[in-house]
Amino acid sequence: MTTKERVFELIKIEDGRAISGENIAKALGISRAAVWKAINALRKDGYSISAVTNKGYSLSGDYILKSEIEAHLNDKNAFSITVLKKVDSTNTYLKNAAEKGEIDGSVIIAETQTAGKGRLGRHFYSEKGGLYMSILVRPNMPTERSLFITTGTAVAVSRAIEKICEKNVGIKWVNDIFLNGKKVCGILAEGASDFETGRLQYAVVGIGINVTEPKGKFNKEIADIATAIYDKDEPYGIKNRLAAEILNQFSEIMNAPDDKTVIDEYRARSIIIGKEVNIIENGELKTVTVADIDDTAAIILKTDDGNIIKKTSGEISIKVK
Ligand code: BT5
Repeated sequence: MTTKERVFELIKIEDGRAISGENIAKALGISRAAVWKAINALRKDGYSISAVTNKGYSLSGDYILKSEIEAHLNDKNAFSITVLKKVDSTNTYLKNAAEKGEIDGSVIIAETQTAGKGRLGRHFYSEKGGLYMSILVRPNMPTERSLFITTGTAVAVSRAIEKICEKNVGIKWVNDIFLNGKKVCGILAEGASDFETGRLQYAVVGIGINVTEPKGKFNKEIADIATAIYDKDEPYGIKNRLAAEILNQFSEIMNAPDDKTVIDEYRARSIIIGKEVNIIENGELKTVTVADIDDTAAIILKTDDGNIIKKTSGEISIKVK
């Protein structure tokens, strides 16, 4: 371990409480100047370490650490995790790796993304304060079942936010998680299928969660529609616990004996069933009522003139009113 890593370990053990430079120096048998240098290097790496006179150094809650995520995993062998400070897009990164043969269960987590992707070429704002992760899976499933990966992930993320952050969230068909009427998380599943067998070769499922509001507030394009789990000062180490719980729940769902229980939970967590919403189809805006979501995750809508229509996620977008 380098001096920097040893200093970090000591500060981390304090669980958010302060430890003096003198005590760090004594514990590690190094000079105060070496402690100071290590702290600066850690700050350069992006860790937020505050220094309070007469108290010492303390780590604020917003760091992501592979070892801490692993410590909260139910099955440590199920995932191989890489944490990056910054990346263009965790999905793009992992898709490239998948094409080169990367194995099932690889996970990329980043603190920020410079080119976070939403569906249909849309941008996903990925400032510091969020949790941006992608999971590579190689499930042996027919391509037409692949939407199950998005719906299953939405259920997994909802369960994890509720369990770890104790906030009630709901699912907005098809890939958004909402908190208090605003979007707190988006999911993007991408993949490749084998034309000859009609089976999925791999899927990369990306999850972007606004854990704390960005320091400079949300970009004005999303200011009215986005929210974060915490306004400011998230609990210490929460992103690590949340990431681990998402992976735990994801495993459970992917290994579930049937899709029915998952889609039933997806429906139960829906915030739009029975509600009037606006839909955008081929650029045209219409108001309809959501009657149901069927077992294939298609949406059943009731139009103004009483007609019942069924749509898939590729055909329409929904705006909550
Ligand atoms: C999504 O698309 O919401 C999928 C987002 C997936 C992001 C993750 S992060 C890790 C992984 N790596 C990636 O590059 N992507 C995945 P969609 O349903 O198309 O929604 C995009 C729309 O959400 C935008 O057009 C904005 O209106 C809104 N939006 C953008 N950034 C947001 C944010 N941080 N919070 C809430 N809403 C946002």
